[in-house]
Amino acid sequence: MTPILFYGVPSGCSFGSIVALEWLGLPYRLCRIEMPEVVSSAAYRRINPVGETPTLLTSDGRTVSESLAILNHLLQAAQPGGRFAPGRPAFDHLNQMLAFLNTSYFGAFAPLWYAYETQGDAFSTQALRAYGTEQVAQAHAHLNTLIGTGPWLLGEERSLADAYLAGIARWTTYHDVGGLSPYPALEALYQRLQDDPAVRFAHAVERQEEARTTGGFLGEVSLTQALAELA
Ligand SMILES: N[C@@H](CCC(=O)N[C@@H](CS)C(=O)NCC(=O)O)C(=O)O
Repeated sequence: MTPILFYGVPSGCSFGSIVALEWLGLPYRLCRIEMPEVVSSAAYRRINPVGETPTLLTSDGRTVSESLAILNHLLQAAQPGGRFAPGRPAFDHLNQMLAFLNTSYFGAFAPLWYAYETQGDAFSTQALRAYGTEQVAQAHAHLNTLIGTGPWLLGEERSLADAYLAGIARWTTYHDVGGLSPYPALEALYQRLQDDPAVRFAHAVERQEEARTTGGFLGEVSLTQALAELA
């Protein structure tokens, strides 16, 4: 079967998995999951019991959740024995970067999401926003150092870490926590990613605008259709 990526809107971290699928050229379909309503439903929990996106329904009918696991699954499926094969230095470098993005960077936004999604009093909201803003600034400074002369996160070659970064870094604008200008290497990378056809495609998919694939996108399926295939 053709794999299905369950992606979350609005502004889910699944964005990076869409970009990765496009870059790798694998055939795939998409299933749109509204957050928080559908993602927490009993129907979707059959796909991911944790009630989160992304999840990948693989070509052999298994579900794989967690961005790191999905990105590694896709990479090994598309390029078995390639530069990023397990055991190679590039594999460790990629996973180190993905882990930083998936823990330190992703986690830095947690207080901002909490403040955004809950109706706290003004004092709590201000405290959460101040903490989140500081955490995000620290993560941006670290990323700017890690990029070095880049131009990509891992150096001269683009990797799936850049795909994942594209989905998380846009939250800076979403939460209005200052621009990326104090971090020139990061800002340049972010801007380069905005011009990428796969990133443009992922934005268009999320906004339900006309989306032109440069990869192997084969269309959207509903959750009902996807569940029928799972069965
Ligand atoms: N560790 C997970 C985190 C997944 C996650 O937190 N997904 C969010 C969207 S970015 C979600 O589905 N949230 C459910 C909700 O907002 O109700 C991963 O890296 O895939």
